[in-house]
Amino acid sequence: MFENILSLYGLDPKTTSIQSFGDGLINHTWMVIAGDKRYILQKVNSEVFKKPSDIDENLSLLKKYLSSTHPEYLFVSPVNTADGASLISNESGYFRLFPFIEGSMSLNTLTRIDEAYEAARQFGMFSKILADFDAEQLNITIPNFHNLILRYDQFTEACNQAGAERLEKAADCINFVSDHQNIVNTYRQILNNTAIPLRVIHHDTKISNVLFDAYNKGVCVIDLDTVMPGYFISDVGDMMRTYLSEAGEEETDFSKIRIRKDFFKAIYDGYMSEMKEVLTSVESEYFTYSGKFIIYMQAIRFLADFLQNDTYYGAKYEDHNLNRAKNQIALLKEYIKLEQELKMDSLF
Ligand code: ADP
Ligand code: GN1
Ligand code: MG
Repeated sequence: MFENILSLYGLDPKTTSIQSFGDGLINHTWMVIAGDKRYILQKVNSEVFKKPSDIDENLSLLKKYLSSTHPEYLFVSPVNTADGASLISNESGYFRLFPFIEGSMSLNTLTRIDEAYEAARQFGMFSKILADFDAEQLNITIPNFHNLILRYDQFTEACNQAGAERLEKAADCINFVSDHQNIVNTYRQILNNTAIPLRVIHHDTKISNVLFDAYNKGVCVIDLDTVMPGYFISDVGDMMRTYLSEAGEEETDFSKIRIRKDFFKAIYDGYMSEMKEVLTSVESEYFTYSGKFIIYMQAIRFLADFLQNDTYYGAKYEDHNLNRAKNQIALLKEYIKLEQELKMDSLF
């Protein structure tokens, strides 16, 4: 399979090595080493991204815009084949090749506050430099991706269709989700509030989607498939979901899930160092809500997937998605406990 792909890029399959890379749940990623050049090869998951060409068009639109407005910005876009294609397809699916950003590395867990600040600054910078770009020009690569109302409806549907055994195992989680529908109501207010604009939003701000240099400074953001029009709460919220607790979403000892308050402040300071002048005062009022919004939505998504027999995220062991949902609920409980204190931290 790889031979044909490599040839399209003028790479000699005999002298090129390919290894699986990264820990994403959706796409397949490989590191490609061809002499002294390194690349990242990716197969787009076309079950999730129904029209991979939509992603490709978005990347090329943003590349064009940024190369004229912010030529100094490192926007990681695909390499072209000898025929000038930035996305290729064959009987195995859709593929693209990125240049490996030399001297960079990504993190899977976050231990340092300055790295949380840097990551948040990078995501803030991304939305800031695109603040004057008309977000509605972008294709919607996953419809309703962060639409909490729809996610809640999908969860209800999953409950209605689930088998008895999974329903019983998930009963406590289902009750928790249903008892916290006020989080969906607040999202409804946001949708109806014209002071909260659609912006160019990354929608997957986990720490492994930021590249760092050897001095722990952020270099750029990557994994741009879900860049679409959205609300800032998506990006800030996913940082809170994935940076605040040292124990990540795969942890099954839920007692290890704790909120690091100083990391909240670092996310706030890093994001606001770029977005302070861009966010409206009404948006800023929802800064703390964004954590609840995304953690709750991720709990719902894992739980719905468990109830639907793990068709979206897959499962490496029995009850994997149920445990992921329990993990996110534990995180949300910790977050809600500290919410008022965190709110104070986002005022100064
Ligand atoms: P996934 O959808 O699997 O999360 P990513 O695009 O995030 O895919 O890539 C997975 C990992 O590969 C990243 O976390 C990062 O470590 C590395 N990576 C991806 N693109 C590049 C790049 N252009 N340069 C350097 N490393 C990269
Ligand atoms: C998926 O592809 P990856 O692993 O970066 C998912 C995110 C979830 C995340 C949970 C397209 O992201 O929305 O937050 O898993 N991406 C998609 O780990 O569904
Ligand atoms: Mg990624």
